[in-house]
Amino acid sequence: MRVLVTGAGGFVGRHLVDHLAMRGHDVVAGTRGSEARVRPGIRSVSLDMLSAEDIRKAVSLSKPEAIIHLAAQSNVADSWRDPLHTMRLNTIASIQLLDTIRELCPGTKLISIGSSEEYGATPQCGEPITETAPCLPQNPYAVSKFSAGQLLLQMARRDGLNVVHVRPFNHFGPGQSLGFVIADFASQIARIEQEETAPIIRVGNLAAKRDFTDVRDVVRAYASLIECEAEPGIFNASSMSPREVGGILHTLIGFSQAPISIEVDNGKFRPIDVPVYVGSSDKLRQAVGWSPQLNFEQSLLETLDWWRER
Ligand code: A2R
Ligand code: GDD
Repeated sequence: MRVLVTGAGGFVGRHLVDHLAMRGHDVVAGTRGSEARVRPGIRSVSLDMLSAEDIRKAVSLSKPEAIIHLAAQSNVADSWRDPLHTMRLNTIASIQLLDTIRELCPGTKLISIGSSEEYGATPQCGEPITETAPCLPQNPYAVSKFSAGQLLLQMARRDGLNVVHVRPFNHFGPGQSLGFVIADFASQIARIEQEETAPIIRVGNLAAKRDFTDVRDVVRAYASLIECEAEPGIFNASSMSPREVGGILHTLIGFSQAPISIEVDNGKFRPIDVPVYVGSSDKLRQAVGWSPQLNFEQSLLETLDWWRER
């Protein structure tokens, strides 16, 4: 299948392009000047999602049968610093993309990547959240993804377009940027081991519980949604196991011989932080036969090793 991936140079994008190419798809990488980060041999198109002209050109040049739309302002903490940019990129540009699909290639399937953050303070908080749970988003990023998902699905129903909106729960793995919890912890441990910094790791809210999946399992879920005839609608992608952030920190520190102490940094706390997210991915599992395959502790170790090698 010919697949356009937006945000192809990002953390998930690079893993997704590798996986789609390995599955034999004809991948076109939409990038904003980060094509060097995508594996060699992959065709790329220049794509700034804030430019309607760029979106139009990228879609008409690549003629995709499916688009997996990853490009976003993906950081919750940054969304508090710039809510306007977060809404423009995550919400408005997604509408622009679907408008372009309607005009140029209405048969193209759009996989829109949302977030578990959309659920926010849902009454199902603390139990595996299903796709039908009410959403009460608690930060600008969450609002931007919820609005995008709702608008895309409404427009798709009105115009007979094919949209699947995925809500991935937290994901991690080799290649993730700083600013996400496991990357933040693993990078600090690697720097301490290399004696580049004092043996103190600075952390935020360790009491939060999140549902983590290795990015390589997450991209398999995205690929399976284009390969199988999944019905339009919303799908969670999750491990269904909540893990305390503090427990993850201790596991990572346990992989190291360095004597590391922990310092809580109030600057790393969020204005509002949902205490626990755990998702039900039964719908996805039944629709496409997906389930996470990788062992969590092994993935943590591989992530730490990736930082050690940098
Ligand atoms: O920074 P770049 O040049 O690699 O591009 C990033 C891209 N991006 C944009 N693409 C087109 N037009 C823009 N104006 C624009 N601004 C940013 O989005 C990058 O390739 C991608 C985001 O990558 P990451 O921040 O590494 O996010 P990640 O973890 O790959 O997340 C993928 C999706 C996002 O929709 C998240 O909200 C969701 O999964 O969790
Ligand atoms: N980033 C970070 N750094 N978070 C920390 C730290 C730290 O040093 N210490 C504790 N935390 C806590 C945060 O307060 C939050 O409760 C939890 O760890 C996870 O934070 P992030 O890794 O930043 O993830 P997120 O849940 O805010 O957002 C990520 O997951 C979403 C899916 O649920 C992002 O990848 C989003 O793009 C994605 O949609």
